[in-house]
Amino acid sequence: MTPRLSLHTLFAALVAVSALSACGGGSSAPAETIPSDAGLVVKNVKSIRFDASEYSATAGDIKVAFVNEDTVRHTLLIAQDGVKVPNFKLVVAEKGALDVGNINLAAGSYTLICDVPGHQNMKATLTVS
Ligand SMILES: [Cu+2]
Repeated sequence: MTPRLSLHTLFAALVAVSALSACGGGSSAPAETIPSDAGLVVKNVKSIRFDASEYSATAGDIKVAFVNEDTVRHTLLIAQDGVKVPNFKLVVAEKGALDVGNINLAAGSYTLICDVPGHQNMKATLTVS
């Protein structure tokens, strides 16, 4: 009984320590981790907004960097004529988080969306040309 209990205690302590270190550096400087070849950078800013209402990108393969400078979780989806582009969703869970993904878009007008409940006002236009 006793050894089993201490193993559990040790495990709980390890989990607590790794959770602490994961949070440790999160509060500052996401900027330098944004890939320099990103073709589209979208930031979340206070409160529950994208950092612009209009973005632009070059048609073809686009590397998208999604940065969280807000304090709550956000997602990024891209839609055209109300239809979401399949297999593309970026998620940033907390302040300082960065998610990067690749998407291939033809020239046209798209809408950027965050699908977190209550965030339906997070919309922006993306013009691809
Ligand atoms: Cu959001």
